[in-house]
Amino acid sequence: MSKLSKGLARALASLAGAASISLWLGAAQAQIIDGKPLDDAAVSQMKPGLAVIYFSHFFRHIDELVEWESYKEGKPGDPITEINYDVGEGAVLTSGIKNGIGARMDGYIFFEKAGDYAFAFESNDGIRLEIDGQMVVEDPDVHGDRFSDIGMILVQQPGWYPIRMRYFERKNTSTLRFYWQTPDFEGGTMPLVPGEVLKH
Ligand SMILES: [Ca+2]
Repeated sequence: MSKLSKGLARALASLAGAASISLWLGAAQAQIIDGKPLDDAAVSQMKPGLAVIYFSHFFRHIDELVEWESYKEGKPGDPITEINYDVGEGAVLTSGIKNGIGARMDGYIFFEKAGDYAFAFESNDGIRLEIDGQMVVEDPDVHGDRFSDIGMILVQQPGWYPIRMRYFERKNTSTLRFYWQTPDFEGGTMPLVPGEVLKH
């Protein structure tokens, strides 16, 4: 994505009445999700929210967290359900830790229908989202509260698909909000991704 369109996506995402996002999305490149969704037997075994592993370090970039994971074990935390955190200087996600923490969240996300889905974050600090093994959207470095670009996917078959999210908070305040737009979206602000579509 060019610098100009990146700026445009941010500006649109931050508009309160963001009906204009729909216009923008028509021009964005969707990644095609053409893997097989999870089978029914596996779905019946799943628990609410995303599983999470925490890594204690003052990260500066998501790539650094990925590298850290390759030789550190990390510490599991309570699952992450609705991703709607604006905690100021408080504890990050379910870690109980306020600063210098990275999180890798894994599980499945439910797409009720085939069609176009869009995703965006409000984050402080870095975030990266992968769905079915494909990188969809990221804002991977140290920054204050801001909106990410919008990432789009085209789901060919409804069902549950693997989702992986990496996030870190370096210091001071932290924020993480996860928004989407489903094929039924009728305009307005992008809603939060509801907790019930995330399992592990
Ligand atoms: Ca911060």
